[in-house]
Amino acid sequence: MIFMADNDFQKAVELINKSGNVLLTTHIKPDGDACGCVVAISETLIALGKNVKTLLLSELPQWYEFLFEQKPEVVSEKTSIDCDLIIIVDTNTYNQLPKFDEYLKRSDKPILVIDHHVTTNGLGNVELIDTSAAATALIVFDLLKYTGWPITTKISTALFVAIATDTGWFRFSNTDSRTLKTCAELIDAGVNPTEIYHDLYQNFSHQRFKLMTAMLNTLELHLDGRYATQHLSQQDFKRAGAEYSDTENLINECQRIGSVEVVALFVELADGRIKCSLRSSGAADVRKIAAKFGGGGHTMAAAVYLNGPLEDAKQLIKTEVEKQFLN
Ligand SMILES: [Mn+2]
Repeated sequence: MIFMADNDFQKAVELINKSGNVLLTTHIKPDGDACGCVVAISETLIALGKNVKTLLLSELPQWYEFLFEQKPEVVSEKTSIDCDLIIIVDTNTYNQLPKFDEYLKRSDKPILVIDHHVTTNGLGNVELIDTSAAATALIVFDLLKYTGWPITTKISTALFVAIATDTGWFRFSNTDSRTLKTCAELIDAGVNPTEIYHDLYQNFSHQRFKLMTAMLNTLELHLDGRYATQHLSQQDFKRAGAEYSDTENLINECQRIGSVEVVALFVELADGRIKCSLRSSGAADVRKIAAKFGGGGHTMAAAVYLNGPLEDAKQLIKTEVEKQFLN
């Protein structure tokens, strides 16, 4: 656990104050924390009179569109990067920043990183890292409180979405008093949790729902029901008419089964690799499992890319889960 000093906030403020053109980005496959932080920071910087360019490294999932006034640019060959400060949120590793990592390595612009992950490449000249924070949005909130920069309804909504999604609507074990106290303050600043719940969780497209039912039909229980696996093939996506981004959070569905302690979702990618996402209720450290094959994440939630075919990938992970259960 790393505790930040006011000194770190001051250094971040100094970087922001002397910048005019800010490039803001986050990890590939942006989740709610990534999107919420990007919106909150961009709104704040615009209010401070800065030019802000938000650059995503893959498509914005449709269910976070309501946070954005206009769709942010997705990186391509045409992307021009002209800035005097780069801000990276919710990651601090090159492999989470494909198509941007090469630029970063060449760039001499100052970099501010705001993140809560343990895995780090130390990308920032100034870093606000707090691995005890349930979401990066909690650090962004602390920065806003430190500076006294206004927290508008739009900003508070973006931060609330970030925190709510990274805590699985306040049911994961990272939900602590700091999380709820911050959310209470965000509600006082204008957030409407009922509307947000609807926008986030009662807003599936028919295609996404079809993808979920396909996934549920692949459920297998292993190791006395303690380990559950599910998978999705390229065919499943085609049949449902769904996108990769439609998989977000679907992994959590089978944690409704009482005996299940560890869950894996294997998704076949277009290039034949398998993306394996892992969730744990605490019985196993899934970050260690992912790290063994070059992945990363948290104790309770991690991910790794594996070679196909699917059955090989499944066997690899099952062996590791079993080892952890035996310990
Ligand atoms: Mn996060």
